[in-house]
Amino acid sequence: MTHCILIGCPVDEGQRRAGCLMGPAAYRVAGLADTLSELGHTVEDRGDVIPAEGRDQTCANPAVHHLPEVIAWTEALSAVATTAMTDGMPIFMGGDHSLSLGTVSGVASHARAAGRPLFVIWLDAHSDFHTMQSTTSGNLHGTPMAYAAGRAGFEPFPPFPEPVPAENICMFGIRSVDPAEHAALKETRITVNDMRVLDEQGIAAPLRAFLDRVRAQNGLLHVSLDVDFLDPSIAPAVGTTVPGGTTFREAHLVCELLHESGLMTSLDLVELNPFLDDRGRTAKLMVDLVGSLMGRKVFDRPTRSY
Ligand code: HAR
Ligand code: MN
Ligand code: MN
Ligand code: MN
Repeated sequence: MTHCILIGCPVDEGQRRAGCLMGPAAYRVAGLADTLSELGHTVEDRGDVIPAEGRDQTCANPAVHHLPEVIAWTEALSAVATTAMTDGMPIFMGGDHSLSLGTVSGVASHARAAGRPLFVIWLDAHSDFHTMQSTTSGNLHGTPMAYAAGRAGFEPFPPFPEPVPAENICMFGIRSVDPAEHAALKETRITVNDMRVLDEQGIAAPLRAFLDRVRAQNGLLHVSLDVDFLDPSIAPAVGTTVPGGTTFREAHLVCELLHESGLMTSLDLVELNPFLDDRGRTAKLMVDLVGSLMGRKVFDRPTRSY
């Protein structure tokens, strides 16, 4: 039994397609809290975070937009995340992926205080490895993984508390990487399981290999689930659809294995844009996946099978 803390993060400023701010409401309407309590967990909904007014901050790249607002979100969400980590398992209901600038930094502060290493699983079509200098779209939802990894080039942001070592970062579902991200990723030891890896090896083997390392080091594990990890045919409610994503069963299998590992300590649900949804089906699928992440299964497995 887990104490689940729902935190609404109606962030819309990290990209240009308005609507992600309705995400938290959609998760509530789709029954996220009931799904968790039916699985035997306690649930506390802390409502939506309200950021401070953005201060007048700029950076050298003229493409970057809504920088003051995104910095204000980062500060607010970081503080909320650190507090929630001591109380239970936070589930951050987004909101676009720029919210992870704040959630991962708050979780990293907690990990540092707890003296435990932090690991991150990034379930996404995109690597989100831009700095503020390298982004050409200027959309800051394309940057949070770089911030968490401690890349230089985030000067107007608060310094990342304790950068996540590259060896502790594992991406799955990747199929859209910009040239600057590609060049930067090649210089790191981040594990990038692109769709080709999943096609050839399946998703279970590379996931188990990573989870074994988290367990061996008694790590905290933050999972960041971007709607576009899923194939757009099953999850249309996202501004940045990329064909060739994970199937319904691949996604559930990831979630089931994560549950069986017992290792996940915090979760982002990002990029849901309910304005683009088809009668709530994407919101409902995301809630279903959280069900698998939190223990829903058809049969118990006889032995630890993660
Ligand atoms: N790499 C592209 C950019 O920076 C697209 C980023 C899209 N990111 C998300 N989140 N949708 O993963 O603009
Ligand atoms: Mn705006
Ligand atoms: Mn993303
Ligand atoms: Mn994405």
